[in-house]
Amino acid sequence: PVDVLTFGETMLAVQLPGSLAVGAQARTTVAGAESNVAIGLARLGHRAAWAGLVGDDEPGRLVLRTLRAEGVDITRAAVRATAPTGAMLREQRVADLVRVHYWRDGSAASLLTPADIEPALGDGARVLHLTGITGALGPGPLEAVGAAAAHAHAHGWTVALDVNHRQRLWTADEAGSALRPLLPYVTVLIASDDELPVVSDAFTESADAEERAVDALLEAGVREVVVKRGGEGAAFRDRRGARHAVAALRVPVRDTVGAGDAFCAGYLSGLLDGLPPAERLARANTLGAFAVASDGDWEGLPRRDELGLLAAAPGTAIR
Ligand code: ADP
Ligand code: KDG
Repeated sequence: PVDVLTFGETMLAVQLPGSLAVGAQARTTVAGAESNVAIGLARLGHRAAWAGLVGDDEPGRLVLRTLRAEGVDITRAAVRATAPTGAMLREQRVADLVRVHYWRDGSAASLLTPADIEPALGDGARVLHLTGITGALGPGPLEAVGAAAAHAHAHGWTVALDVNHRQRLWTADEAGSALRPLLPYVTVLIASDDELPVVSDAFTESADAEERAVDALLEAGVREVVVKRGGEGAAFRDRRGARHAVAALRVPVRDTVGAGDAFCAGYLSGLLDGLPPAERLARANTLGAFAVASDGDWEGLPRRDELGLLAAAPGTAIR
């Protein structure tokens, strides 16, 4: 069995350094929250499998080639000839503002059903990684997420759920109704502080809002809750009452998209290596920092021997 199994939608990603409407030059790559996590884990030497559907088309071939090249196990990925691979376009509209466009309605990934991931579940894994994005793709993918969570829980795997709310795909209410029933299966819930209200009612504008939201998640059955706080780092609480907060690394911000996925890969890597919670957070922050300090969702993520690289003084040339 692999260390981590994940599945979801990976798309052709067209990246523009400027505005589409004036014809900016494109770079083509692939993007998808779940495969970003798989690549981050594979770079650190973990065995990560991605099981998803792509179309029988050039974008689909780019997705599979990229994941294969990154050492992600795609033996359970499949090609669906009846629908296209999804696509997204990312415009760096002005220096600090990115605009994303999706072409994913009716994509191959949106046709995923529980039957498609059964073989991958049968192979086994130590950790199942799920994100809220997959459930937003349609009823079949949402059912697949539920079936996978139930299977993993029943077989004693660690189940990690990253809320990853995408308001372009569904409302917070829809996401909440879909994701809350999964909480009893979830070992590790990962969310940005602003995503907590999606999965927890206890969040209000009061001073201890986050505290109560996390209380509610732990009561709902989650074993540990990890809250991402952007440039401020991240916090951890578990059902046994442990709590930790670890500051983010100070790095120049190049491109924040993908930071959450990188963070998640770092956290799961620490979990697989048996690190205690504060060190898991530190590794998660390190991967998040690599993602924000480099262009692309996953291109700049570190290999294991590069984990200490960001400790170098700014402007260092390694020779
Ligand atoms: P998301 O990308 O899911 O919205 P965040 O913005 O909270 O998530 O970022 C995820 C993680 O990436 C943070 O917890 C932190 O580890 C890292 N990170 C984000 N922004 C910065 C930053 N400006 N400097 C350093 N690390 C960052
Ligand atoms: O987390 C980065 C993702 O936003 C990106 O890779 C594309 O999966 C994606 C999505 O649905 O936004």
